[in-house]
Amino acid sequence: MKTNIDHTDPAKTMNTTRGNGGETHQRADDDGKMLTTQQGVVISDNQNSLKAGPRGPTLLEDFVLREKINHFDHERIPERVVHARGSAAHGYFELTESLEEYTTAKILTETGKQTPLFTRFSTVAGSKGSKDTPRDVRGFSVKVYTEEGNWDLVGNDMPIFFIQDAMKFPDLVHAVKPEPDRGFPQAASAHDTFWDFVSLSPETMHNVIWLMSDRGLPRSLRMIEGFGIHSYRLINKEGKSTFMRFHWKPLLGVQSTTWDEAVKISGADPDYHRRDLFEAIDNQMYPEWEFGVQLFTEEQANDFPFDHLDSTKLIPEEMVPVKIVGKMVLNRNPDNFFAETEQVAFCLSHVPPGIDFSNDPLLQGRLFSYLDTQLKRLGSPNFAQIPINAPKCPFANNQQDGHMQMQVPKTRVLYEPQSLDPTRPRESVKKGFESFHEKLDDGVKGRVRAESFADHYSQPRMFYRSQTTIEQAHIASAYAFELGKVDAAHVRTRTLSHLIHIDQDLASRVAKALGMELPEAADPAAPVQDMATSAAVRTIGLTPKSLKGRLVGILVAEGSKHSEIKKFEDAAKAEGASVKIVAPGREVLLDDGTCIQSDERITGAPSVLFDAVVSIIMPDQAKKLAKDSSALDWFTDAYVHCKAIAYCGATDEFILSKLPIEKDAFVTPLADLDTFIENAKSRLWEREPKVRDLA
Ligand code: HDD
Repeated sequence: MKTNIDHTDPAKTMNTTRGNGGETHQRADDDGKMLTTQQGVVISDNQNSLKAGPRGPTLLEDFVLREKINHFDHERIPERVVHARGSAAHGYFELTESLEEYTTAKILTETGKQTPLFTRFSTVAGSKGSKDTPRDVRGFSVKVYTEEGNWDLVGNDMPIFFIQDAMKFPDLVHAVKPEPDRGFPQAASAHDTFWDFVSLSPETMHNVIWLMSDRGLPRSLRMIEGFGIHSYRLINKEGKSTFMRFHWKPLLGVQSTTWDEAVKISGADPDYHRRDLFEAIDNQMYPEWEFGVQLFTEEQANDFPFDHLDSTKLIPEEMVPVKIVGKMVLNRNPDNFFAETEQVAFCLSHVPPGIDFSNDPLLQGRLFSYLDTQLKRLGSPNFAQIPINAPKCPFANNQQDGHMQMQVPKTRVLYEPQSLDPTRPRESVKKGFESFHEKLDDGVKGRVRAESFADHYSQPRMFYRSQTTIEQAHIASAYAFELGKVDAAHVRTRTLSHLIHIDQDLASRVAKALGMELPEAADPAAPVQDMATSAAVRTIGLTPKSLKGRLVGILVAEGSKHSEIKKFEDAAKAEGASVKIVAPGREVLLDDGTCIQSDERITGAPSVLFDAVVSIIMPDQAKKLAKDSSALDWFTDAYVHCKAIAYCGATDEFILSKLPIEKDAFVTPLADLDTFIENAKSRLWEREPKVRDLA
């Protein structure tokens, strides 16, 4: 029997043909075409292979089958060696204030113009299929298609890095990735090899304390900051250089989850961040970041109490303020995950004229690594021709051939100098990229580390002392958790010997939680300084008092009051929140006879997925839910994660009263709608010590 799709019905016709040229080529629209092979031969039957008789055997001659399977077999490309798991979106950059005084780069001098860009966020340690919410640094890469060539801003959500010299990068990555003999743990730093490396490399202390802080557990990719980390150079018309560190500041503020929440989210929705970004853009709630720069001269840099060429040092915003000069808006989801998010290739070396590099040894090593890795990952020096990577300005050169060459140069002349073809591209002294004419000291060649890089504790100390009490407790608890997973006692001890320099109290809290004695402090290579604290490095307090970007979950069941549900839904939405209806099933009959579709079943939507929760249920349903662990966890978790809860009488009588939930200021009856809405904008952190034994 032959089963065939009806090709006369366009709704049932699946096609894979591609359009030609420009935007249509990039965003292939296959509607209404016929299914063909790669060579354009129309396929008559896409369900059955070619056989000698109905029961086989299958014939080798079947080129349709062979081509289909062959292409499928080659679908995977090597995942990124780090930052493998990512989520991305299209958007635009707009300059609001010109930096003409500092640079010739048009992207930083022409205000009011929208320049297209593509931004990819990522975790670092986990592989492509790993969860979204491990404790990890987040990558923040932006490819701006400027009219003077692509500018790739490849940063992280933390303003510093683990190491000072690119020479150590493979070691750092091998230490944090799954241990090579056993292949675990996946997407986790809580294991012996990571802490072994860390405790033997005190330069990691600063990034590690950021990782142990709430910054390691972002609530949403829309709520992370981005940092270029290194100092770059801006070069102006006169050839003068000014150092620049760039920043992305999210309009939704910086927000994080608790550790317990992150662990539970990873089970409930491993795609939590990817889904959140996709849904926000799909619902036209476009995430936005301000673009800011810290600008400083060589002379100013000489007065910093640290070396700005050292990537483990941030420049406190109180020392050099962040000047906001532009914005980024993400307003379009990728059409195809592989073609865009996976194939996008960022290289730090992609900068337009007017922007240049500093001598930061980590940056210098990165300038080599990114191009090299794209050649391996994408398999050809022609990766720049892939639509997501191609500049949107004219480009022309004499490079030729190579795997997957998409261009067909029509000339005899692919070399320079030449006198045969006057139409061929020429270099331009006036417009071309020119490196800063830096005067170099006569140095002595050697594998050395600058003395000015030797202080590894002052900035982590500043970071710890800048935190609120609850954030300090989170940091101490995170160290205790991670070191608690380390079996090698000497590694735990050695780590404690460094923490003493950061803060004695931190070290004591971690030691106590681990049941260990405090060891002797490690030998510091340089005196530890007491720097002024900085509010900008906190997490709590950097969130605007708003419901924008937040998600409220409303639990309903059969017979729930429709008018009450609507009241809460409208009030939350009016403040910019999204709302999801959670119920025992996907269809719910309400008190007024309306049957609504819920967004989620309660078993699939634990309260960790929401920022605040509401319960509107009738007594008979409350009695039923009181016997269901997913419903009990719904309330208990919302409570222990310090969230706002609005409850009805039946919820109180049959559920809350049976649980260890205190009626504090954030647990309010339905009648206090306004209080709930205000509470939902933040968390009641004071509740946390009552529900968790923090270090
Ligand atoms: Fe890196 C990817 C960020 C140091 C080598 N890195 C990668 C990505 C981000 C960063 C966000 C993902 C890009 C994407 O979305 O495709 N890396 C950083 C930051 C660093 C840093 C902020 C320090 C300031 N990286 C660093 C060093 C080296 C690399 C020192 C090597 C010497 N990074 C790579 C890489 C990756 C990469 C191997 C893997 C995939 C890729 O490049 O495209 O080349």
